[in-house]
Amino acid sequence: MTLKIRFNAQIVIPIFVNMKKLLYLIIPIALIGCDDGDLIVEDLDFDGAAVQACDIPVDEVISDYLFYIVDDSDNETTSLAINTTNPIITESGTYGPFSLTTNNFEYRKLNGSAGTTYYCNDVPPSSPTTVQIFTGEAGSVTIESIIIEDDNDGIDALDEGIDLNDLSLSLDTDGDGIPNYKDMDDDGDNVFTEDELNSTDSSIVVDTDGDGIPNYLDNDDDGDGILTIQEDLNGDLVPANDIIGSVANYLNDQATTTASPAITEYRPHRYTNTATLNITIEDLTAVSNSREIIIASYNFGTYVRTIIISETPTF
Ligand SMILES: [Ca+2]
Ligand SMILES: [Ca+2]
Ligand SMILES: [Ca+2]
Ligand SMILES: [Ca+2]
Repeated sequence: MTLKIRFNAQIVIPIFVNMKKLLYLIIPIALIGCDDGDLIVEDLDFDGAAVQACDIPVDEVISDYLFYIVDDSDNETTSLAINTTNPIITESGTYGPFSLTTNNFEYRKLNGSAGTTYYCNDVPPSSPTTVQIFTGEAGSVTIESIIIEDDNDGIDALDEGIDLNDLSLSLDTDGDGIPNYKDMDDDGDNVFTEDELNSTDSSIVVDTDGDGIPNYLDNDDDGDGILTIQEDLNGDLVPANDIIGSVANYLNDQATTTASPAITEYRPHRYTNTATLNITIEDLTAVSNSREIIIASYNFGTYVRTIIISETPTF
């Protein structure tokens, strides 16, 4: 038979049970509100609390992940340990199913708040103590990963020639190997894109030499025949601070001195990398002693990690 239990207004979780399992389900529900120290678990719903993870190195591939949620308002936690060599944190895709027979799901009810140091320790903390543990006995974990990289340079990625079907085909104006949507210096002139836009309204095109190419995509901004990157006379990779008169030489077509020796380096670049992992468990069976909860589709939660990638393109 199929039983539907409504845990809250948003979620209806169908539970497939035989009569024996139905009996187990009724016991915990019947005990809600009892003050006998026994089971007080209503459901495993964390109402969208943030999923956290133990240390995931930026530039190292790991195979053991521990995701967890701490809800101190109810003194409860859940955790999910996944062992996989799939690139779940570095490449967009749908990963799994990972079986709970070889990976580990737990729900814990504690006798106090877990705080911020409950997980990710070599030695488990002595307090708070566990009132009850539900352990995942069966289920299939699916991780849907969405990785988004962006230079946050003031131009929307959709206006930077991003190819959403194949990122490797995205526009790369300066040919430095970093496509425009994550290149903070799109024209490779060592003046960052955000510094080549109108400072108060990025929708106002700045085109100093009037050649129809906005400055952030123009590697000779003043059209004097000397590349902007080579108008960096002091060689510090910042053309903006080489000034004769009132404007920088790279914006002054009357200033035509070329750096000597020639500039042969790009400035260091950086962009953000945000990984969003939506984690669900199908056909979750969680067991605590003789009690069992079966959930057809369990939303574990969403883990989000943002890191900054530093990269200096080859000149
Ligand atoms: Ca580029
Ligand atoms: Ca860019
Ligand atoms: Ca430029
Ligand atoms: Ca100039």
